[in-house]
Amino acid sequence: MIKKKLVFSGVQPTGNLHLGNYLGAIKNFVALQKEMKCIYCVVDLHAITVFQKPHQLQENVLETVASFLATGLDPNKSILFNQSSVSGHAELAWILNCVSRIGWLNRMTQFKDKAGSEKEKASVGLYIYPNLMAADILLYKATHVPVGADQKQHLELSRDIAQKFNNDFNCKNFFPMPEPLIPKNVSRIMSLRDGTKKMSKSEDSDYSRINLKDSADEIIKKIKKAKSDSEQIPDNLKSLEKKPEALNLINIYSEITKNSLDKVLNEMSGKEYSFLKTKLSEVLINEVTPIGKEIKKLLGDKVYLGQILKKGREKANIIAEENLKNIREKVGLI
Ligand code: AQP
Repeated sequence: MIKKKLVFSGVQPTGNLHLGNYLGAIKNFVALQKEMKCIYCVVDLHAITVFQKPHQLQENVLETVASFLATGLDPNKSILFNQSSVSGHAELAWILNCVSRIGWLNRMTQFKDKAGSEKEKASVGLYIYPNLMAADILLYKATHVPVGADQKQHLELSRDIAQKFNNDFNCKNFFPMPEPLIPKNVSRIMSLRDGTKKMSKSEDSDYSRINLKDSADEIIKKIKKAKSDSEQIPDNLKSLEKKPEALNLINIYSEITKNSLDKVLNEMSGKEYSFLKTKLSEVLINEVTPIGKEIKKLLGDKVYLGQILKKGREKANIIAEENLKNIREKVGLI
């Protein structure tokens, strides 16, 4: 049987999208819409696993759609919508809560990172977040999921859940095993302040990330302040591996200029990091500020953004309802 390829991925509306979201995931979303049918979702139900101010959440949903459009997602090619508007996500999540195992969830490192030492006070939603992510993907029987490296473990869990569902309900191949599409060099863009932590929307310091809406001045300031190294740029990757902040800057430069890491090191070796920082600011300004301008422009027409979501919801709901009908039948729900 030839599997029909279908891409699904989501982004949380938890604030400004940043360079990590863009290089690690969204750039890939845009490339994939040329090859396959794609469904991209603003995952607002995931966002509320950590408290969100209601009004701010609504604004963030619209801003995430605006960011999708500004980075090149085309609503005529891809389905763009917000998760809570298709109730099948929550329904399937409940069914999968009953398939997934507590032992599996206990291994999820993102819950441990996000809950930290306050585990007892974390929401139940944050704990079962990976089951909802499995539901997002399996609701559409997606075969490919473009994500950053931080989501690899959750995707493996989605595969385990799909496999167990197929076994439990004796329906081999009912859910396809979703495959992660993780970019090779930019799967984990690191914080500009601490090269051992990933760049993240929820990090307190805005200096830790480049936001897609940052102005040229902000980009220059942030890159200037970014941690690097007091020694000169080395000529080989091995020496860089012990300097995560410096490696992160070189890596971002290599990705944006589409030159290999070796080529970048050839060009830069022996120079001070200030040289790299000037060049990096230039290429980032060229890549990021047109996106930021477009996001701001799109946010000026919220009616249009609402229409995009509505159209996407209608299309997504047709696929979701069709699949849910079969899922309910398999489980024995009348
Ligand atoms: N630093 C990163 N490098 C590469 N990829 C990244 N992604 C996130 N951060 C990086 C990828 O972006 C997609 C959308 O992520 P998300 O916003 O849904 O959730 P997240 O991974 O939790 O992102 P943040 O920025 O860290 O948000 P908060 O702070 O709200 O938790 C995903 O594919 C993700 O892998």
